[in-house]
Amino acid sequence: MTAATAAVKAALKEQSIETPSWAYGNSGTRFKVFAQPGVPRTPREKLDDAARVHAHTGVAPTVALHIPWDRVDDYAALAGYAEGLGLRLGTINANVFQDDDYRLGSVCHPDPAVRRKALDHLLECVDIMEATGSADLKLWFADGTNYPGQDDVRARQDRLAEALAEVYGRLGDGQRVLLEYKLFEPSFYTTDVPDWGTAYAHCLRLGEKAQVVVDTGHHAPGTNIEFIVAVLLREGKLGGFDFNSRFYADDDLMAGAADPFQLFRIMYEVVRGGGYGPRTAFMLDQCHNVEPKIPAIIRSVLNVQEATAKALLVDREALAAAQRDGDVLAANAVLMDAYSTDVRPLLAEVREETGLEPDPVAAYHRSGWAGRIAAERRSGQQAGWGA
Ligand code: LRH
Ligand code: MN
Ligand code: MN
Repeated sequence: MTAATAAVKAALKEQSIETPSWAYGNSGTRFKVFAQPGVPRTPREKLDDAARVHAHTGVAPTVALHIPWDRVDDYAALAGYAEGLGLRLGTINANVFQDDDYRLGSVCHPDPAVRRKALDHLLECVDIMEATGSADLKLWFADGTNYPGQDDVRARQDRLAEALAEVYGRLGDGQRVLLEYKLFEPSFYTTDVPDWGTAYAHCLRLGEKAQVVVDTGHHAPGTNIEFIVAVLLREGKLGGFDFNSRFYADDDLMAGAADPFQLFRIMYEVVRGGGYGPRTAFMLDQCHNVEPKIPAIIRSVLNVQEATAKALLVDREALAAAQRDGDVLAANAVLMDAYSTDVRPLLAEVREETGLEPDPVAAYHRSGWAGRIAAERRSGQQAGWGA
């Protein structure tokens, strides 16, 4: 084994990909939610499933919560339960989009009483972080307008800034607020945080503990996401990712399914820009509407892992030399060589060296977990969006 391969393997063993609690529950489109057998009914059962993903992949030790979807009486006890499974609770995702009061927005709403209610929820999420030991609060706002003239676009920015400042003021040492942008949906004319520039501007004003989250499904088609990643990293403002893939809009399909090359290009900029490490939150944010959920999450983790392995394999010296020489084709060939490498044998070795089965999907199917949860989780209400 060369020194370069050993370094790549060591880096891969350090990887940490956070899975979202909501991916284990039922989900669908606005047309239909297809319930699946064995889907968790409680946050604890979601953690049980997440533990299977970590047991087979070895790189998914944390789980993101969404409040109130994962509301419990005792968050410290939930954190203890996670710990017993070899997991930790990760990012706390606030939810200020599923209440009748939020028809015209949450923290940007024209009515101060609604803004206060939304803000109180965000502050409650900071309290939850204390109990769970989570470092990051992720904020995504569905706020926006549908029609020109509906509200004062600038005033809405002021209201947003005010709310963010109050949340920021509550953060403790080692805690961050991660601001997520999204081009459109559910609002169709203006969105209050539509792009990385708006998110960046707010985070810059807030200070060091505020960073931007890049959800890979939240851009206009054709957007060069890796460029955004490079710029944010350069400015010290890349907080993390919500990985998923898309063909059209915010499809929330498995990461790396629609465009594995894009995922590689993103991970290359992460590695190149010094963003490969614990300060960048590598999260999945996806829904498995028609495919079995746990193997789909395992597959997504593997896709991120494969893109990372390829990014780590880029011969950076050869690339820099070709770039210095202005040799466009040679430079491109260096990147494509890494992308074209079949990294599956390397990853199988990494797993075997850490005591895991080489093929996590096959190992999951052999484990009998799917049959067990389908038999055991029969009564009660399955978890899903809004539950
Ligand atoms: C919004 C979003 C955001 C939410 C999640 C459920 O589209 O990406 O991250 O919290 O979906
Ligand atoms: Mn997201
Ligand atoms: Mn989304």
